[in-house]
Amino acid sequence: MAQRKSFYITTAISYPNGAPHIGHAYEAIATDALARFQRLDGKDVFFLTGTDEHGLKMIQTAQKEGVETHVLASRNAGRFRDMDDRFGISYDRFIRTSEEQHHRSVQEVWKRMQANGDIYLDSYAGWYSVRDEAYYAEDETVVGDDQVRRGPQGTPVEWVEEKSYFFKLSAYQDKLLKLYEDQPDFIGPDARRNEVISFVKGGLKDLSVSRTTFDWGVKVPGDPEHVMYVWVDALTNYITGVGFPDESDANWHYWPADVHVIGKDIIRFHAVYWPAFLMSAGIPIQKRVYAHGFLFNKGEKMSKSVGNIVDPFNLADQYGVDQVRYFFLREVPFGSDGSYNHEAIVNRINADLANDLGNLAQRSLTMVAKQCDAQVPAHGEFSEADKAMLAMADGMIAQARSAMATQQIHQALNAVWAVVAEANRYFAGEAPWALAKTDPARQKTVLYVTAEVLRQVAILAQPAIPASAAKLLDILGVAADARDFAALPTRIVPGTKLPAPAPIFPRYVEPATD
Ligand code: ME8
Repeated sequence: MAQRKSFYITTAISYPNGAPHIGHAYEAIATDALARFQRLDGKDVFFLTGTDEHGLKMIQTAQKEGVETHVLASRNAGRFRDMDDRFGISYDRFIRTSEEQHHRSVQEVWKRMQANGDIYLDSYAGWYSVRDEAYYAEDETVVGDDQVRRGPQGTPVEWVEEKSYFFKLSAYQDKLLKLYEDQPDFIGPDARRNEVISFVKGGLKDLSVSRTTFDWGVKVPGDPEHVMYVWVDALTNYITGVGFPDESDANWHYWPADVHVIGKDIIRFHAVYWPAFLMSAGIPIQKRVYAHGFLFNKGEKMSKSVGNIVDPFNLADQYGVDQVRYFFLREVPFGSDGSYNHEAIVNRINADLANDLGNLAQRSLTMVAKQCDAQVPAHGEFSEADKAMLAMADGMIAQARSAMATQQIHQALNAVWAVVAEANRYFAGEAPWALAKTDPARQKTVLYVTAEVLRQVAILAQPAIPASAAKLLDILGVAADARDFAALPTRIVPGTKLPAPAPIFPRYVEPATD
């Protein structure tokens, strides 16, 4: 058998300085949908996620809470993992940057960058944002009405002056610009690509890559007074996750990653610093970085002070896991910012899932159960309407493949739900309930076509709503080994015994208030 093509996909690793919020869940869900899609499409997928446990932000939060930093990290890393498990995130490895292997990995990258002549000792004097864990040039900061100086993301910056190792980022300006030119799909979406190119064209300064005022982090090889800058450490997780520094590891063949999925606020680290570090260390660079947008609660930025941070566990309890997954993936064009509120979520659940897909499955399969001996009916000759319906369903996979290749998850779902909408029109137009008496053979053909369309829809809906799609495939009598994309052209088999059609997508009903 030919070797399967590999596909390596990652999320950002989150700071476990607090509990996961809906932004974290969103990134995990979207990356999971992309990973599941490629798996169903026959690829050998490796999906990495995890937690970024070093840095000043972690130290300061731990101090505020009166706990040791490693205790805070372990407690919250567990909650991130629980969130992934709650949302059915199909990761292959959950990495924690406090792992011993990761320390060795980062030190090896450092040694290679040093051997390449890109690391030197000097002293740093400049602005640092603890919240972004980022250094900013003076002209990137502004002093607001509140007299607080802030960086480009709006977070406060503080003056830092200390002895530090530097990475010769300035030496990589031309190489990076060439990379963006030679590989136009290295950064997506386009708006982010343009932003990165203009940042790099503006000139790159050498980067401070160590600190001496704390010791929570990865020690600089040969100079343990220094702890590495958290982003050198964090970005390296993507290679640690597949075995580095052991290049004989069974998973190392997955590198370079096919896509790093991240939020738009950390594009600079992934599209500028990371490829520069890799070039310096002589390691192949990732193929692509894709930045999604930010989620806003009723249009407002989530913040602890506004008190509108939404707990993803509560959303899952209130609406259901697949319902939440579907809502965010369908509602928010992947790459753009998105707003969410209760009404919008309920509307999607009730319209798209309960009515359009759920009711169609219920009505058609109940008819099959009652009037076709509970087995997939045999079809007669197909009418023009049947052929058009089947052709539209057959066309979904090509649309979904091309959308998913550029992370346009919403477009893949649009293609699937366009077929669901058409199937509803087809079903209403053919009125198979009326055909039971007048033309039973024709009724069987209509029910066959409907079942076949539902089968393809369910197969293609799996990346977004895995548990519900599995239930739908169960009631369509589709065998467990016939649920991947290779099975799409096979057609549902007449005579297959079907179980009773249990309802799959409950309507959302407002809880009683008294
Ligand atoms: O940035 N909407 O960690 P993090 C959508 N440790 N996405 C959001 C979001 C929101 N409201 N808020 C955050 C870090 N995110 C680093 C990453 S990777 C080597 C190191 C996204 O916990 C954010 O853009 O602050 C990022 O991709 C991820 O959640 C983790 O954010």
